[in-house]
Amino acid sequence: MGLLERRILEYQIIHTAHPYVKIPLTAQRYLWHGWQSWSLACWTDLSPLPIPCPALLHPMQTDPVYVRERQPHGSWYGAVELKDGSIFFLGALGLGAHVRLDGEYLEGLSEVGEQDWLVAEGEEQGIFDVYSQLLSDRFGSRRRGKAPRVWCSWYSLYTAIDEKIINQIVQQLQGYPFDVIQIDDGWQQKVGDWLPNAKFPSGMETLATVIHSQGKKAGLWLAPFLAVKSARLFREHPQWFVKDEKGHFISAGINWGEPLYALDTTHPQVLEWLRRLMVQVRNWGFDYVKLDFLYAAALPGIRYQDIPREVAYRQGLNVIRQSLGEDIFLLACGAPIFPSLGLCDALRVGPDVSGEWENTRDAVILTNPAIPGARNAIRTTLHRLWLKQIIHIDPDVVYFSQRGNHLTPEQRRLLQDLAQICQFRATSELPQWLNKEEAILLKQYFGEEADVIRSGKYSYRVNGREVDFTSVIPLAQPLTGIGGIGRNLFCWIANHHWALKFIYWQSQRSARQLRQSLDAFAATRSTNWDG
Ligand code: 9PG
Repeated sequence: MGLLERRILEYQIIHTAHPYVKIPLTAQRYLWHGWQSWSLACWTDLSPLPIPCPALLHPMQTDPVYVRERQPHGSWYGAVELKDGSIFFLGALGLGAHVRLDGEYLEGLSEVGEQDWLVAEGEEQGIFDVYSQLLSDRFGSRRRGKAPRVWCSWYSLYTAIDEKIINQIVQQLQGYPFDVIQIDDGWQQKVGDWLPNAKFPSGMETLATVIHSQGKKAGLWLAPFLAVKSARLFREHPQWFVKDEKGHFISAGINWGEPLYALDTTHPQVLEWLRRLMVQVRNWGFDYVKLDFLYAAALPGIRYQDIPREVAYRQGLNVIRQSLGEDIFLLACGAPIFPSLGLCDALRVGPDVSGEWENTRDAVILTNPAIPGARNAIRTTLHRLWLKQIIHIDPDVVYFSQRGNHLTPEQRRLLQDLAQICQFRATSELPQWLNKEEAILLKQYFGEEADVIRSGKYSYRVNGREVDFTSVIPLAQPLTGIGGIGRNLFCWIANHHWALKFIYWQSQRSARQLRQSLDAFAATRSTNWDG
């Protein structure tokens, strides 16, 4: 039987707080499904995956409640592949759910009490067709029209953005088929203090006007559920942040060289603050927002109102959606998947790409598939393609240039093809990095949509060309013996604040160097850069 022919599919919906269903045949593989955009989603064999390092980043990369679970497991749903190639599936139709493999059983756990679950057996695609329909009935679907084609500042400039260079790029992108020019991290005073910093002296409204004057929509990045420790927001309103049972602030991870704290979206003053923030972004003139690090509002902890954490998250996101209005395009990133459905227009469905395919330190030593890297991004995105039926899915950016990344032409091609399959195309390429041929290819790519047919579990025909992602999927083998001891030592070192601060300092230094080289490059060109 052909892979994509529908097998007879059996399914039922059960209502319980604790489903425990017998797997009918011997299980061979397990479908992990990570909690938020960056967390791993992948079919693996039945051996447990190593716990990713460093643990200090767990709140930022996985669901910290289940990260130490030893059996195969995942958020909201789980499935096993049976001997005959069919799938046995258990998946919640609501929030706060987790599934794990317990010997010959799939076990469901619910943080919200009794709820509906889909139990199904059959061919994978058929099951996800049913599941996505049931989810869209319950959460709603905002998949409307085509996803916009986005130019995003992050993957070329990182935090080295300022008004001058953005204005230059906006001019240079004239004639490029983008719908949105999106300003990423680097414009704000602090994460938590959402006013422009000294690099944007003319203000955000002016920036949005400049983008509009070139016929493009203006996009802006924010992380509204988070604050760094040094933010005024955190200092002035400590009572707005989620705590643990002992009264300590819960960690939302570490980034920007600082500890991160999570806003309590059940607190009425926080909801009011979120409302004002979104109205401000709207009044500045932005038409598109990339809201990032959203997981923070769904981390476990004590809140003002005693409601399940994913319900608390949805309350916050709901206020955001209402304050933005229906017409602003909302891309959710670093976002818990199910609680975001029906409220945002698009969802990042994998970790960040980055100009590197796979980093040995991250894949083999830290065994962390949530860290930025093209291979990590492709692997997880491929396992979440089914969500496309209910929401636009963002696989992150594609590259065309040989400059500014370490990818081979084949690797760049895989990213480009994946984005065509997702029907969500974005890039960060600087026009001045592209040679003539690359610029033509990029314009062609964004100018036309591809014809895509699925031809196998991990293969597609894209404009008649066979694209096979099978070799991308396997996870690195964990180190054993002396290598394993070395790994543990390295993980121990990496799990210190100063180690993460050092990595941050390095990234800041390379952003500064990048910026200097861009300025030097601009100075050698005859183009009027300030024009
Ligand atoms: C801006 C970036 C970009 C990017 C987002 C997000 O796990 N991590 O350590 C981790 C750090 C940063 C990150 C993702 C994961 O990137 O996905 O597109 O907007 O923030 O800071």
